[in-house]
Amino acid sequence: MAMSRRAAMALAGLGSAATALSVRSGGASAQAPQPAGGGAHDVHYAGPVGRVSTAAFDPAVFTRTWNFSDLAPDKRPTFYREQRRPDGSLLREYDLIASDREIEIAPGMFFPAWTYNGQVPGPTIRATEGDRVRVNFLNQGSHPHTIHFHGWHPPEMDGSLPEHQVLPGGRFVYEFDADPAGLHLYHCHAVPLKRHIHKGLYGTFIVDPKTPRPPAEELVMVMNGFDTNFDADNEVYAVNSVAHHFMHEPLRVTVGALVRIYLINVTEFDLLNSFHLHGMFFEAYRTGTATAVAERTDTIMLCQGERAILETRFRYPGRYMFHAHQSEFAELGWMGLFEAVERPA
Ligand SMILES: [Cu+2]
Repeated sequence: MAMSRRAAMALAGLGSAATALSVRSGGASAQAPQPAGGGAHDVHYAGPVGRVSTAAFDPAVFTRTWNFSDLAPDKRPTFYREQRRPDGSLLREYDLIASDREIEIAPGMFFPAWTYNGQVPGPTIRATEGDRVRVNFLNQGSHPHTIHFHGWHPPEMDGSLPEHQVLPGGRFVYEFDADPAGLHLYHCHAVPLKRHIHKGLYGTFIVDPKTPRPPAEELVMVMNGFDTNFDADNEVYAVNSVAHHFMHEPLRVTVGALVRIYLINVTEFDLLNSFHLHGMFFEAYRTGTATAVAERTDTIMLCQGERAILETRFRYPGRYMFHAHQSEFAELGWMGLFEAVERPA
């Protein structure tokens, strides 16, 4: 039986009180109970009841992790190794493993994901322009997969054609120079593409310029969505996979500090996604490849696969909402808070 995604979310305990009411009042006999006082409008709570466990994946830790920097020093070399080359650049070597795994995207709502290294989004890969990137890929999933990187590389490293598919149990080594500087992504390119990407096989690929960007508080944000009933329409939206996570756990930033957001849109099934920040403006560098400011705005719209580097400074301490400016996406999970705090004296 077909069920609208709003109804599905309301039943799952997500969505606003208003949504739940509208579902009830849509029944054959039900009339939504009127609040005392003749229809006074209660304050609606928009968001899930309960919390998603962060034991397996913590969206906040993800924002500040690249090259497996969240792992203990003795565990990190299992997945990431670096080696200085004669020209001073680095060979950065990664181990990425595709596997099937259920992930929790809203309280009690599990999604049968296909993952890189058990997480969605996959681990963030970060190199400096001119470094060599080597990715040892092992497919432990139940379907053929690949890794298709954005950026300059030879065609045989593209992970997109039928002959590039890595069958379950198979391996492939992707190797290329990190080029150009900017904010890129990687994702599976097996067919059907919309299913392989949507299931969770995507990640962030940052290439820093040789002359580094100014020091900043940096955050990786991947805008994604989840089609939980496989009707080619998303029921849950988020930044970094967990609906409303940053409403409960605001992202801490320092008042006055340069804040840099690496923003990627991988949302499937919707043409566009967007990022809107309350109470302030930011500078947007689309794809991060140019240093000239392209836009000074408070809302940026990205197509699937598009990305932008955003820079700003919080003027005042306190909480600032950020969300998709598609209100529906926001209510279905894609909203959060920054908490700007004064630098300790
Ligand atoms: Cu795939």
